[in-house]
Amino acid sequence: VKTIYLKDYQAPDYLIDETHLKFELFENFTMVHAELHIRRNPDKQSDELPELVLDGQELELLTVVMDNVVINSNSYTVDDKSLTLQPNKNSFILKTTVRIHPETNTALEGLYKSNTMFCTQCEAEGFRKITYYLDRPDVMSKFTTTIEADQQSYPILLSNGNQIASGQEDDRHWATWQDPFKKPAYLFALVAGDLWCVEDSFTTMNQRKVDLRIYVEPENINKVNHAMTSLKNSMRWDEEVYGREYDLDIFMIVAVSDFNMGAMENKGLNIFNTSCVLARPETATDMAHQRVEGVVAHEYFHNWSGNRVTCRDWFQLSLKEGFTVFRDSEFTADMNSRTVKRIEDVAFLRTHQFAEDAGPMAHPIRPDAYMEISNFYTVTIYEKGAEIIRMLHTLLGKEGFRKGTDLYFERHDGQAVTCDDFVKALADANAIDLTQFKRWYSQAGTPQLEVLESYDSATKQYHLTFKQFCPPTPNQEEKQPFVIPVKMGLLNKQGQDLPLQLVGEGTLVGDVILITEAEQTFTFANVGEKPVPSLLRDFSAPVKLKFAYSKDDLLFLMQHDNDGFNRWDASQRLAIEAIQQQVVNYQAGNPMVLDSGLEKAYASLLADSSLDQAMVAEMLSLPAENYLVEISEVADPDAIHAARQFIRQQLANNLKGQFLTHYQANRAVSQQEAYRATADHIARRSLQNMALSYLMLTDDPQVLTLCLDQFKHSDNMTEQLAALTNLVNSPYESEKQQALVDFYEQFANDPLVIDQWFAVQANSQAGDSLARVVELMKHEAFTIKNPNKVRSLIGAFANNNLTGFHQKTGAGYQFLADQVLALNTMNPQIASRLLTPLTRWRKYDEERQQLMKAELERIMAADKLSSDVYEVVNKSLV
Ligand code: B3K
Ligand code: ZN
Repeated sequence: VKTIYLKDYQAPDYLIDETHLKFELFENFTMVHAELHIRRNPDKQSDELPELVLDGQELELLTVVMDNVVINSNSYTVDDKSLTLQPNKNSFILKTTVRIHPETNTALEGLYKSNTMFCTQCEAEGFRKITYYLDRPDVMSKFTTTIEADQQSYPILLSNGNQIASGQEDDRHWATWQDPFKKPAYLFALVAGDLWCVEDSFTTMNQRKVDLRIYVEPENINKVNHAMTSLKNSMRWDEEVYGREYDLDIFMIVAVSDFNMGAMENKGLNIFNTSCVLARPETATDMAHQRVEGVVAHEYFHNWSGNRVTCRDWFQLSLKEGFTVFRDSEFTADMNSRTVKRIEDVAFLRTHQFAEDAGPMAHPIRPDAYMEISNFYTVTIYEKGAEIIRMLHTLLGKEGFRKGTDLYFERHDGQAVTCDDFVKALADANAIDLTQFKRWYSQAGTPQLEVLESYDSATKQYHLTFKQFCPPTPNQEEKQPFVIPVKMGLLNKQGQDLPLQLVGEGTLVGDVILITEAEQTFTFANVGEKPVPSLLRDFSAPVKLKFAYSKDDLLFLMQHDNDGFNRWDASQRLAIEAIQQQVVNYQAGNPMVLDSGLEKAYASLLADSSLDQAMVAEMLSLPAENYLVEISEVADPDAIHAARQFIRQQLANNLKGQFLTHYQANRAVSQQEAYRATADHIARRSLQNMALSYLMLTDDPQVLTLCLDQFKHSDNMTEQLAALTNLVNSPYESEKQQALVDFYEQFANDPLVIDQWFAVQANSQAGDSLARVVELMKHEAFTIKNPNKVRSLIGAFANNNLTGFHQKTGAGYQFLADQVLALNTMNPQIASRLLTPLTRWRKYDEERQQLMKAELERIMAADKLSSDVYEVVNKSLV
């Protein structure tokens, strides 16, 4: 397997101005006829005509014709990755015909079948499995696509752009689509199937009417309203916030059951995993509704950030992904609760991205090298990438940022560009120097920011000293200091923000100070009393902040900080401290105790009716086990689970009355009001379910009755699934078994709900969870060929069932390695994703390390490893 380096980037020797494709779809094979209008790249002059090397994989080449002359096979070379020809003119038309097999394509990349429909996934390098092509994002072409198929089985034929012709011959019919915008091949899409659609329309800011269509398999037709509303909201928002108008007359979404990730932004024809489109109250949780809204927005926003302006090469992936994640998170914040969205995003980043940044796969948001690009669709490229854009937004301010993005879109419309081009547009529009800031693009690792305070009551000066340090990451021993914007406040005894008056060195803009050096002291004047600092408000930079807060400080910030994010963060710090102390007690064999400060804090949160319900629910959630693993020096899964569980149990016992009051009040409203997926309703249900999960720990038969009632008599999946989850993790064995049976029967025809049913069991805290997962893999509803099933059973177990996966026998590791090997040839992308928990072996004790490493070595020794799996295992073992 070869490593590809950013430093080796070369512009293409040839360009493809027009691409004409014809697909003949049959049950046992598909013919692809391509006509490519090729010319030499004028920017790459040389005396001799270079060879033309087209990418192609798993294609059966039948004919090659250049300018109407048949080329015989002596005049070209074909290997398993390419077709090489020697052109004799600067511009020519190349026609090829290949035969491919979508019907046996289990990798779900290129053209494949999902249930009975044909669909495509081309990003990053799937187009080369459809036809010979210059499959790279800096080759942009105008596509015309004809699809021909059996009329009865495939009444709907779709591709990018507008339909310009169609016809019928005997039992076959055809349609021709043309996309007026030049695009790279990774944005190509084709769909053929027996689909129904919901239609709506959107009138753009320039009064153009756009036809909106969401296509699904017939049984799902009643589950697309939420996605349609989300789409229209996204279109409006992008006009209002970024001035971006949609550019075609039609925008289509197609939902498919078999999909390697969430969705894909193909020009004018987005293809979605059903899990990211379908949602209705009875079958999709609040979380699922929010995911649909977020992913619909994300893919729609790509029309500008990704499609109109695309990436020059795949090292620039975060150019479109980081920016688009930032855009969709701001959209969600505007549509729902801004603070809750920020809390969720930061919790996700800290748990998953910080772990990646500290492990063997750590890479900068613009990597310098990769073996398999599919492995780089990571939380670093996406979520950390979005944090980098957020910092630029903070530095430039709302207006400055908009000036920057306006210039970016205007300057680069129709081009394939780099992260440097993006930053330059922002810098130029604001006449500011972002040179040092750009280190965030090239340096991996999570910086630590240590802060020390000192207060001088005589001079009324308050000093904060910041020290930044970024640990080494693969191939990067030393790091240069980052630009770290720290949004902050200084709170007086009453909990009010004191005015910030900086004296001496340093930059303060509004309430943001800029850390630019390895060590730096800021002095604030006229500080009448020793304040409590609120640092990194709104999580203004993706760093690990260390400050020696006392418990009292944290309690104080929890109650008074005017930054909602930091109020939550204070509650988390308090809970982490309490749990970590019990981890130590557990390991030493000492009795565990509940910190009285934490209990008091929770009690006052529950008692204060003036608080935002959404915030209360967030603040009452203890940090997730995975996050507790991430922040451990050496993670002890059993101790972490036991300590966290102990604290939950104690809180439940001691605050039972308050939990019950909240539960009953909120459940009563749920019973009276029809379900709505709005922020206030979601907050209420999350508080209700949070209270229920504490109450179920009290072993009170009356609570069991409440839980069973919620399970049986809810009109929405959010309540029903929460009840099921509580039953599954309860000691009530017969009720648990009955609930699982009933739930399955109720939803056996709805694969997305059955995914939830698998996940709940995979995450079960019962001691036999691994055996249960193994058994469930034989269940009629399970198939390893469907990525959603793999994620909800195998993935959920390995990623979220801490004690089950990390059992000391190593059986969890062995199980996962077996599944990776089974998937390695079938679906390399999914196989490689599944490996993530094993790559984190350095986090654990010596014994577990050996067991995890042994499984990685067993995978390494297997035959025919895909480049996807090979890269991850190889890097993990270095
Ligand atoms: N751009 C796609 C991801 C493609 C992944 C290819 N392995 C979805 C998205 O980020 O919007
Ligand atoms: Zn994206």
